[in-house]
Amino acid sequence: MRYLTAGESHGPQLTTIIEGVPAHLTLETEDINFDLARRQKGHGRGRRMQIEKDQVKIMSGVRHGKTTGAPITLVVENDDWKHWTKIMGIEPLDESLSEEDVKRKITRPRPGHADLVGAMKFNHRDMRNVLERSSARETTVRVAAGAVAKKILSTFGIKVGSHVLEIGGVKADDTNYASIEELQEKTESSPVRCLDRVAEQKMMAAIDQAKNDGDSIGGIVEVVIEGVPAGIGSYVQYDKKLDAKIAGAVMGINAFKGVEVGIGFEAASKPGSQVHDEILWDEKDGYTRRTNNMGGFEGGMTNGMPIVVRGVMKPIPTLYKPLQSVDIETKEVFEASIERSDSCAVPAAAVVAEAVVAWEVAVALLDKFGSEFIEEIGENIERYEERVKNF
Ligand code: EPS
Repeated sequence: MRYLTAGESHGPQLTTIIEGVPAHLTLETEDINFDLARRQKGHGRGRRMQIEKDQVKIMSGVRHGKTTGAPITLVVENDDWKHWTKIMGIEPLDESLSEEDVKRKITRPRPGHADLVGAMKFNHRDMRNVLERSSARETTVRVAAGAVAKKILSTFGIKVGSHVLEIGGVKADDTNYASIEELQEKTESSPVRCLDRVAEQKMMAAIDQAKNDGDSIGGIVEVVIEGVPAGIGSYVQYDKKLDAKIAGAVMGINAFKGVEVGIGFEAASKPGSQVHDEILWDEKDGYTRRTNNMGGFEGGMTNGMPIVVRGVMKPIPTLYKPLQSVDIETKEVFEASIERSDSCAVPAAAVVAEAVVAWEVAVALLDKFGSEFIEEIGENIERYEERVKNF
């Protein structure tokens, strides 16, 4: 299973084509719209999210509510496009229109964004050609593809959740939850997707403060996936290790600067006896672990325990508060400032992280259990689980 995305932040639409989705998967527009709406929410989002009401159109690969096995095309239109038809026009420039009207050329790179290096690389004198594609708007269709992956996983009883652990230095203390359902329910009712109600208030205050200061703040998100059979991914080659693929997918989210699996960096300071998870066996559950410090992975393979992955998002580089930069036309120093931005998009990033991690797990699941049609995959999983339980 694979997908590509296309589309610009202020262009007509965002598109993804997903190939390799098994036939007979129940898939409706609502399954995808649910996650699109979740990605749009969160305390700290800017004015753009009031313009957009992201809704997917399924343009191929689904018939009467079921996938056919053919490529699935998903489209999300940009409502903001109507304000940008001249600036983002596809036709050659109309000479009778003024430069200001048509181009709104960008020659002043924002520190921390893709603007400068992207422009150098593709030789664009107008950095709009870079920022339109490097914008996190593109994560909309990654979430759409992830929603399809989540649908595959849920068909086999695999559940996905996420929560925010930290925003702008405010850490969640109480991060306990009894089940993925409880995690989903509690985070859905939190404006910052945080389980700790005390920290939630402090996080919101920190976001408001950053907004007032014309600044931005980042944070840490955690994704949890439960019910994945042991033995997905492989130890035999570096590029078959599923934890490595997940790490790459999380780092591929705009503005992410680091990833941890399980206790992650904490493992550096603990002896092995306190790090590794003791192995247990009983008739009902087969092999389990006493703890889950490894975050569901041993040797690049799932071990049947919940997958736990964290990612850190840097503060968004588009700032109201100016930072020094250089105009590429004049080479003059200027102070970069902008018209609109999100002061914090960490809650939204948790939804994106869910999508990209779920995608990698679904791909690895199909690699192991077959990929043509849902019933066959289900039978293969059932047979395998019975075998490894009594291994
Ligand atoms: C973004 C800038 C803002 C964000 C955008 C990402 O958009 P605009 O420049 O139109 O104000 O709102 O995020 C989204 C549009 C989105 O859907 O998440 C950027 O520069 O990356």
